[in-house]
Amino acid sequence: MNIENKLVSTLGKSIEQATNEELYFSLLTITKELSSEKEVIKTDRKLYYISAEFLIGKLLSNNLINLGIYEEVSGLLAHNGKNLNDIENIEPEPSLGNGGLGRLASCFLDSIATLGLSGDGIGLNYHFGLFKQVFEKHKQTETKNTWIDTNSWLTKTNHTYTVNYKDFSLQSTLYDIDIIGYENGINKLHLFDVETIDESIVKEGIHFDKTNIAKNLTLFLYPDDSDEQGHLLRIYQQYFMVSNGVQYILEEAKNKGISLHELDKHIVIQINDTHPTLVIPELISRLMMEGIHMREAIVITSNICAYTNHTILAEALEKWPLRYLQQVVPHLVPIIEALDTLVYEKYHNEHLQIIDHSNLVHMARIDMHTSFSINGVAAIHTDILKTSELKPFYEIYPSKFNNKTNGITFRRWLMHANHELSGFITQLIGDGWKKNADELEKLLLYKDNAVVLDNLYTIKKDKKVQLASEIKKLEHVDINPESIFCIQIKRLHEYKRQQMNALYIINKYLDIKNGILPKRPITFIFGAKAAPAYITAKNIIHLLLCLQELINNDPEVSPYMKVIMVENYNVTYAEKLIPACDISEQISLASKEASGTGNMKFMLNGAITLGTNDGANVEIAELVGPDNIYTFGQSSEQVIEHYAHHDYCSKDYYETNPKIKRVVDFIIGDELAHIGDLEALTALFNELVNKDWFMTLLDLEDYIRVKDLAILDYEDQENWKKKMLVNIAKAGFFSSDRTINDYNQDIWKLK
Ligand code: 26Q
Repeated sequence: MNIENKLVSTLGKSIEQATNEELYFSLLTITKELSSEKEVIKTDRKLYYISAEFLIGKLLSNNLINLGIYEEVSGLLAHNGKNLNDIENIEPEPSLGNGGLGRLASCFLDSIATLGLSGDGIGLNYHFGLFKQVFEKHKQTETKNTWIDTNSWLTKTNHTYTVNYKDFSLQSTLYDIDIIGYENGINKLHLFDVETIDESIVKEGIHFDKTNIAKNLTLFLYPDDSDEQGHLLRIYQQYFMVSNGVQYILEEAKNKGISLHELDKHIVIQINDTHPTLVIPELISRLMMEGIHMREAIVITSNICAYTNHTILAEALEKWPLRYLQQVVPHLVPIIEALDTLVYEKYHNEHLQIIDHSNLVHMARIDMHTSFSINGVAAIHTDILKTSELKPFYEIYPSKFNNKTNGITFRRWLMHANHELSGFITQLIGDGWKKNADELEKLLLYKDNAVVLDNLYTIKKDKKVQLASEIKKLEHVDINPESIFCIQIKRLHEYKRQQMNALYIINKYLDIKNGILPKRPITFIFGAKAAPAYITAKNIIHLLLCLQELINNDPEVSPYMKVIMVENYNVTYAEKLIPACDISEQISLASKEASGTGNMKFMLNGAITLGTNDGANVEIAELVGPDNIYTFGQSSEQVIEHYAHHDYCSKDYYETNPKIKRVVDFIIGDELAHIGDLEALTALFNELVNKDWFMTLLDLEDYIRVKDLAILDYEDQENWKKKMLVNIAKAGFFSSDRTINDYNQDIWKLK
């Protein structure tokens, strides 16, 4: 098909005369048409990846790349005086995820289709997604993120199912999004919605009547975790997702003529953390409705389901009071109780019980007992699951446990986000790396090639200039592209320790005030959303925004350092920030970050990691070697010991170390009190001095030492460029194509 003709006929005018908005919607229509002509992928078995989150990001560019027509379209537009980047700006970004887990699910869908594996996503169609972050008076506020237009990537299907709750039923509508494999066929992302949804009940910010389930069910992703109504709504959402999912799966199986007794030969369901766990009792229940005996239904279900764990934070492991389930899905309760009884009869061990003494239902335990695979998402994470967090389960099910180190799709995170670097790599080693990421290692041949190294550096510089102009446009702050860019972008959580980075910044500020100047200016960039009810996280954002105000407006200091917390950090922002980064901040408390995937994206784009020995940082360090990464802080073993012995006391560090006291006191000092809310800052101060559950002060000195070293090393430009090259060359392991291949070999066995 001739794209130019198609575009002109869809537009009804010439490309030159069309607005960017008209061009966007025409390209959307054409892309959907082209993907609908692609073959739906078929393999021996089919995977269903069920997840409460799919953080898909904008789709136009990615789809054009995967269809193999990106160059043609961008050339055509340029020829007519248009710019594809400007057209992309029209596309709204859906926020159908919180962070890592949701973005991982989307990278996986890309790789599953690219590898020609038959695998669909199953999730929910949240109308306003997570939320849009707006800063007011140096604080986060939330508002709805509208993304669904009459013309969007969603395609309404004819599928509709009835979902039964205790006192009422809801009817679903199914919307599909095509997942286009890179130079391959398509799979589908199925997003279920409720017919009776009513967007107009959202009043101010993200507030709405939480009791009206028929109207509110799919308005927001995990709206509010602070009260019972919020918890119940989440269970209503989770059940809606899994019941529709199971009905869809069974309908598809029947249409293919599959006997339900043999369902496990034909399909596999990957459960993305515990949020879709009710899929297990729902599948058992529906198999029983088809006349299969409970015992057999449990066996079939166990052979179909596989569970991925993404966290070891106790508070994130879902435990629902049994009475909530009785209130929402009473028909599943006897099945959950039956599963619990089987465990009791076999083991007589309370740590293994699904329902504990307080009548809390441990969702992960349903998954572990009733699945054939349990995986962690990085080597160290899986080890911790086996040896500590899930030890009793590892003891009874050793062969179920396996590791699948996370990965990222290079189509989005290199080919799309960094055309310059992607093109340069192809110039050097050909384009085999696009389908076989290990080929990036060929770059090592150029480790001592000054011209190549200079080019790498120039590309980095270009991306920094582009980011600077973007930040000027969006945040109204001037940053210096000659400065060194330290970037920390991820959800705001105490264990990720943005507060430790803030303390480093305070230290640098005070040094500069005292005449100790850095050799080169430093730009500290943050992006993070805090859960609306997570007070300490919001206080950390407040601290960062106050520091931004203080430092950027101090003429004595701002020539040497700047702080920017970007507003509404999302996938689109990440695509601009990551290619421009020099130092990638991965500073979680060791043992707490299951994997991290931002760390991989930065590495792939030639940033050097400054990190703890946590999550996938450990594997990055092994791959690049100690010369090409900066590690600091206590090991996961040491941290786990501290928790076991309750022997970490932050106040001791605060009181005995004057360097630490100086920076922590600054939080409640006059400078910030003039700008911010002293009550919030004091709460944060108290949190750090009296609690500091994630041991910020324990690692602070080492962090300052190693970060100063990294910043100094940056001045040895020849060596720094080599570090960049080694990081890019060794990133191949973190392609989600590798991860998905591993899932397929060990768990799914789709072909
Ligand atoms: C649970 C119960 C109640 C309310 C909310 C939740 C909840 C919601 C979202 C718990 C966890 C999440 C999201 C977790 C997540 O994103 N985990 C990240 O997963 C990535 C992909 O594996 C890892 O790289 C990150 O290390 C991990 O933090």
